[in-house]
Amino acid sequence: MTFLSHIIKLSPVTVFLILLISACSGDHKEAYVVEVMAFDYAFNAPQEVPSGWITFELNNEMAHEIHEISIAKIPEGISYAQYLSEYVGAWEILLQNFQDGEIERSELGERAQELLPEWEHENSVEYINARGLLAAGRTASKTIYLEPGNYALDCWVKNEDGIIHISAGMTRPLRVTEEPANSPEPTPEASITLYEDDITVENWEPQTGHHQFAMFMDIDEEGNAVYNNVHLIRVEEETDLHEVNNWMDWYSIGGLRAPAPADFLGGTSTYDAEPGEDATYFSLTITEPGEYAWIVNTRPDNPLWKTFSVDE
Ligand SMILES: [Cu+2]
Repeated sequence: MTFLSHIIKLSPVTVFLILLISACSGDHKEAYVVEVMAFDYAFNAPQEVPSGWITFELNNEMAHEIHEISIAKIPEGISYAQYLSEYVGAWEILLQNFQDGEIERSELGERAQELLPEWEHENSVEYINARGLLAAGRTASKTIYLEPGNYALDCWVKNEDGIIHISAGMTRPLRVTEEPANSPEPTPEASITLYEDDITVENWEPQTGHHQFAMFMDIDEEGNAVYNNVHLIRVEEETDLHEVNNWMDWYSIGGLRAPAPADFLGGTSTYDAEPGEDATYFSLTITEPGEYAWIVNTRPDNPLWKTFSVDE
């Protein structure tokens, strides 16, 4: 303050008043953070949030299993109860038939069309963001832009019996109101870009602590994102990265089914970001030194990860 008052020739009292006024003027916007507590199997979360940039902090410290947050927008005119019974219910039957060997993986799409409700074909459930797989005992966040409307906050991970956590109780209705959150778009320095055959990380030093990232997606020849997701895992001696990649595929029989083959620290999977342009934001905490890997859920024949060390 002495330095500032010297430069612009103001008394320290005047400088103090200027600082006080600027602090109260509302220019300094803060993130709107919603804490989501995970249990096996339930979420504790608010049922209403304002619209705009909302940070969902998933706290998995009370749970004993891996969990995630998926956010889906329910079409207008469809209730949350209908979404659960008719939409999630259809996927539940489909998954059960698949796990029981009654249908092949290649038949999933066709069978889904038969099982999903009529309304889904005209005005479909819109996925906004998913995953951010998080091991028990950990906490991680995702910051997502939400328009007003009715949403569902779900966990699509499966338990040991192959039952979706949603069906066991990990689902909540979420109303996004017209009221603006007035929270800023995040501005992390660290960025991760997903390419067809590489994951690049810029402006980031691997170390213990809390880290915020902006994820970008490269586009293929048709203008689609090459990949839409990334996660951070610990790599231990017994970790098989091919196995982790296969496990991250929900559509495989053992996919996203407990127990997880690695310790997941968080990440994100976007469905609404513009490939090649928009950033998707997430943050996580590295609690100990060791070997780690950024890993993308890809086709089994084209796995993609990048390992690195976090020193003492
Ligand atoms: Cu779960």
